[in-house]
Amino acid sequence: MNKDAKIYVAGHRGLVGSAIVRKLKTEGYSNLFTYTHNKLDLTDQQAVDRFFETERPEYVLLAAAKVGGILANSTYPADIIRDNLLIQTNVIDAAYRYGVKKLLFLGSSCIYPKFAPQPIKEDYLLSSELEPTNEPYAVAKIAGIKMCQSYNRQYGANFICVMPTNLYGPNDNFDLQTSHVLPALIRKFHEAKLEGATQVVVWGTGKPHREFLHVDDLADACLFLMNNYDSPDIINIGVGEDLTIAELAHVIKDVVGYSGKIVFDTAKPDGTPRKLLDVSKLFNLGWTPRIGLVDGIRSTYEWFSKNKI
Ligand code: GFB
Repeated sequence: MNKDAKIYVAGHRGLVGSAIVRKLKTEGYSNLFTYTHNKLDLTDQQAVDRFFETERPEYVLLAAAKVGGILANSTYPADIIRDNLLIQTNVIDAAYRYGVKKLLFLGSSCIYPKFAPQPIKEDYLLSSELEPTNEPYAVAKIAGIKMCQSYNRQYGANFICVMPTNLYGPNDNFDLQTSHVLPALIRKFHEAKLEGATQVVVWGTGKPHREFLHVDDLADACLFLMNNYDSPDIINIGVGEDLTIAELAHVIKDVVGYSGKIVFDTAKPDGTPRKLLDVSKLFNLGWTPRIGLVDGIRSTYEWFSKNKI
């Protein structure tokens, strides 16, 4: 991408989109389009069409999505499958019809089977059944992948699909009902410290493993792939190592400086037991992450303290 190319980042207010915008600006990309939800509703096909017809972006990074943690996925499954299917269908189709040179579609590690062999290679997609707690989300994301690949095959488009592992960082959702585990635990330990609470409740058994990637590393990988990857095959983005939820809770407890107890609420679901991505394909292209988990949690906690409380 040239530095003056017209680039549209869909979902620029979210965790991923805001990190991509920060990265593009830092790297000197100056012709960025961002539209708030009020100005452009991506679930509205006509509005999306009008936007592409008028603005004619050359490149699209599709980071707009309806997302949430394990509880949000079971509370709002209809909203999640509907909004994601609408947003991605409208944007991908308009990108093709208005001649976008390249589009990047963001998937998720939850597209892979619940009991996929670990670490998870890109080839394991659709090899066995999905994790039920986020199946509607995963099915929507898989539809997005198949749509990009079909447009590449039938129309010669250049739409790439990246599969990030669990993400965290500034602009994450810290709401305890709808967030993912890492921001939820930052809030829980922080509030417990302020209130002098004797214990913090962590959902599930604490035994599932998760891999965490700082969103600034994700944005760096997305830009790298926009400039260096043109294959229709999906590609994983992660760090290549994971830890248990119990271990994560201890790291966050230390970063926040909370001295009480951790208890596990085993009435809450664990979700998939493990989803460690095989990142050899990406690493072999020459990209590696830079932000370690403890440093990343520390800076995210600083951001949370400044912005959310
Ligand atoms: O991050 P999370 O909500 O989603 O939960 P998934 C990860 C693990 O952390 C689960 C446990 O085992 C949760 O039970 N956990 C412990 C907590 N305490 C908490 C808490 O306070 N809040 C939350 N949210 N979890 C997501 C999918 O799956 O992965 C999304 O729901 C998306 O669709 C994302 O794909 C990448 O990692 O299980």
